[in-house]
Amino acid sequence: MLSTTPPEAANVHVLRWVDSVVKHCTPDTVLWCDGSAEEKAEVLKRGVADGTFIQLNQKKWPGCYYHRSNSNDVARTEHLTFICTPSKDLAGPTNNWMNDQDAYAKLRGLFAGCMKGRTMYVIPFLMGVPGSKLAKVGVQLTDSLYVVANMAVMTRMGNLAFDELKQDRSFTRCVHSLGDVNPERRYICHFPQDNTIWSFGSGYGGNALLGKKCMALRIASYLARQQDWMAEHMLLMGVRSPEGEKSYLAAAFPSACGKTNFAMLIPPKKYKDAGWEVTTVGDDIVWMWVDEASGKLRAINPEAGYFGVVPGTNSKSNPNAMACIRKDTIFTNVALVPLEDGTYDVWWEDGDWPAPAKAIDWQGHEWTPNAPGKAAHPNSRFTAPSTNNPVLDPAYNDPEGVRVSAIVFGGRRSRTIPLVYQAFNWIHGVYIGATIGSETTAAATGQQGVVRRDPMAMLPFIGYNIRDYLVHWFQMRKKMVDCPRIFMVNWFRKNDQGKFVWPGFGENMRVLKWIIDRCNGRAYARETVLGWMPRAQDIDLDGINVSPEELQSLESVTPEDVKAEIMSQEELFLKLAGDLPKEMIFQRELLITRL
Ligand code: GTP
Ligand code: SPV
Ligand code: MN
Repeated sequence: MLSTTPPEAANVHVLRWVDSVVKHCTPDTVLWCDGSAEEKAEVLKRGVADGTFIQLNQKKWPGCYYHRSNSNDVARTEHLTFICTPSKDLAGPTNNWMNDQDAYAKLRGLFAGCMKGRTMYVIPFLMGVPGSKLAKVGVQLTDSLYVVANMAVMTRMGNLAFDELKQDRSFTRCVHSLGDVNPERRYICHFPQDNTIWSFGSGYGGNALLGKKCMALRIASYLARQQDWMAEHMLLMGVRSPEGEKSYLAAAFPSACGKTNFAMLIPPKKYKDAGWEVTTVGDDIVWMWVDEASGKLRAINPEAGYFGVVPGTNSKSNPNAMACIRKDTIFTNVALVPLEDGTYDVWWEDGDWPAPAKAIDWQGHEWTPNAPGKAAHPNSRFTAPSTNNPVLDPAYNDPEGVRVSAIVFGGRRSRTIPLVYQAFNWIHGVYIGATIGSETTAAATGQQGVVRRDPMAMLPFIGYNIRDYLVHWFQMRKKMVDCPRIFMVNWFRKNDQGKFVWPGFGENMRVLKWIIDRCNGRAYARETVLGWMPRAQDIDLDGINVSPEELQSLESVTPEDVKAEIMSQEELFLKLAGDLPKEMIFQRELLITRL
């Protein structure tokens, strides 16, 4: 239960730090969260009372609530996100940088007295499986009930974090205030050297749920580099083949490019009948390390829930996600539908239900099907507990993690990039990941649909200099006895009529099968300029509306395409000029010589 007194398990370092932030932010009340089910009910009740949440029709949506964020605050704001270090070189050419002392000074001003008249919640949480060697404790202080309710789903929240921390002082210090939710005064600041995050002026997703992108990627990637492990923007899935062998695959796709959907893939009937089974370990973040005994890469999912894109989620595209959101889910910025009995339903574009005659859109305005705008924001999200997932992998809770057999990179590309190909080796695979291009989406504010380079889908999430990050990736190979195979996929190639050629979603099983078979020495591939590619007959097309010619077109790349791609990578190479790991230069040269 929410308590005005700290639990016994909170150590002196936590108490002292909380005390200092309380003195600075001057909340009227301080409440400690213990992570219990009763507490969650209490938080939601308070949220309904103060307008943060609207309870949904409990018959259709048991335990589910609705939240509408400020309409200026609906996606991560990368231009307001900073890595704060003594020198700019530590943040590198791809991050926004502020001198750490300047940032502290600026934010101290904003945070001073900012919680007057409000309640500060103290949220202890664990990222990672309890008992795992990579599990990390964080404590978030926030004046947002929405954040409390979401952290309860997304992290292992509560006193277990203090039990894990014991007397240690190494926890991530996360300070968050909604402030006045003004983009002019919005800062998401990371101090990797102090294991500290200060976030002001946003209540949305990756800006405010500080365990997620801020801690489990930006701070964690910085720690990982020093401690020889990896923190990546990846899903993690298990694949059981008809022979009964189980493989795990980690995949990095940029924001809103299909991680959640791929992680929850349901094999088409024919594959299910044959004995293929896909299970989810995680859908957004993976922490990986090399197991000393075997020399192989192992991984855990540090999160406890899914913060997933809602529009487009339906029983056909992602039945498992539909199962995940059936209960105990928070819906943010979808459309709200008032029902006759005074309760509320939710609605979104490309879901299961026809458009309601009337709804309230994500901005709080009345909406009808003829209205020009969308009812649900394209980046509207669900927050659902992992344990709702009908295909949750048993290893989700295993502190030893799972062995990674394949790493898959992907992006959203209407042209050029083939459906699937395999890297020649690790170094080549790292080059492929480092040069991912993807058309930008609604997950971050800014221009949409333009190709930008998004190395390892981590461009907005690397907490230090990208040069050192790429070197770290190359170096990891030397620590492994046997390394995962690396692949590139693209579900988003379009034909001349602007339509997706590949059906995607569950049908991605056909590509997944080729990948798994390649990892286990079963599938054929031909050598091409880009890497190892399946021939048309190596991908099963039986039962889908894709002809062998269309598959061939999906896999075709002309030398002109490759040249144009190399030229458009120049933007990244120039940014890194002088700092490029030599492997990057050599790999590019090798690619050019293959033309
Ligand atoms: P983040 O949570 O932002 O990291 O996104 P994500 O990578 O988990 O993406 P997600 O699975 O939520 O998918 C984002 C969008 O891509 C949704 O609108 C999906 O409908 C669409 N999408 C996902 N998989 C496929 C696919 O195989 N084919 C096509 N055409 N669209 C897809
Ligand atoms: C992403 O943008 O990659 C997300 C959503 O997963 S957020 O938590 O807002 O970062
Ligand atoms: Mn993500």
